[in-house]
Amino acid sequence: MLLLAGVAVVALTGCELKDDGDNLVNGKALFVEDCSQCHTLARAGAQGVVGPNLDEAWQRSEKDGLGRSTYEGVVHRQILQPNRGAQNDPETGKPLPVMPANIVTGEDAQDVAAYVAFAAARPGDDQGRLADAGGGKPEGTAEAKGGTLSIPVGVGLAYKFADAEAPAGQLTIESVNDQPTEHNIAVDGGGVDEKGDVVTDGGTSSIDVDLKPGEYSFYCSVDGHRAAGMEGKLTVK
Ligand code: HEC
Ligand SMILES: [Cu+2]
Repeated sequence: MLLLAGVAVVALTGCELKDDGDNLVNGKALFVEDCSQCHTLARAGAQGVVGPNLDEAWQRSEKDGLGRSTYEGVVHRQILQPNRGAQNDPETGKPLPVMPANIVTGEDAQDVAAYVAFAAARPGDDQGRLADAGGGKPEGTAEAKGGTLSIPVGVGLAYKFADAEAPAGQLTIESVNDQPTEHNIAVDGGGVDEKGDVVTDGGTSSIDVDLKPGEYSFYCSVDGHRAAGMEGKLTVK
């Protein structure tokens, strides 16, 4: 418990983090990469909706009298042994999504659990090196070159670019997805509504469109991803 408190204080002041004990920077980076597509955790910029919102999950535990260090153990156990028995949605009868076991293991699993326990429903933003961990925020504008507009998938539920620009006319829009999580590229606006194939593990989703000047949206049409932030503005001139 002392160790966790110590690391948290160090992280808050932005000084060098030690590699022995819980490494929050590593934990956050792994959370963004491996957990954010399914869970919401505000400090990690995670907005996934497949599993429970972890800020709220912690608040419920806190009401039940749990401390953050106990919660760290709960999260760690959940990573190693999720509720495997698939349950059915009482309304639709369809199986609810399950969390795969051992997405991260060993010290990585400890680091992720430590970060979740540190960050859940904690007011304010991460500071110092912790603020930069995980990256993930889309930045800048993708520009079409030679009739192709490339908007790769980034980290978590995000493309690498926030916006895109292309000249009017025939355009191929491509999105390489290096994640094991399913994504695609889709465009709508101005009467256009096109969706590329859903791909994983280095696959490329692609669509061919003929666009008039105007404003469009590019987005991922996989359930919940657009709402979670996989969306940007495409300006055609
Ligand atoms: C494919 C989607 C998916 C991924 C990826 C995923 N989870 Fe989950 N998670 C779920 C679902 C669904 C549940 C609820 C059912 C269950 O407990 O298995 C859940 C439950 C949890 C809970 C329990 C929340 C509560 O209600 O108390 C925690 C904590 C958690 N996940 C943490 C993580 C962490 C940390 C990672 C990354 C290592 C992760 N999850 C990755 C889907 C996911
Ligand atoms: Cu997606």
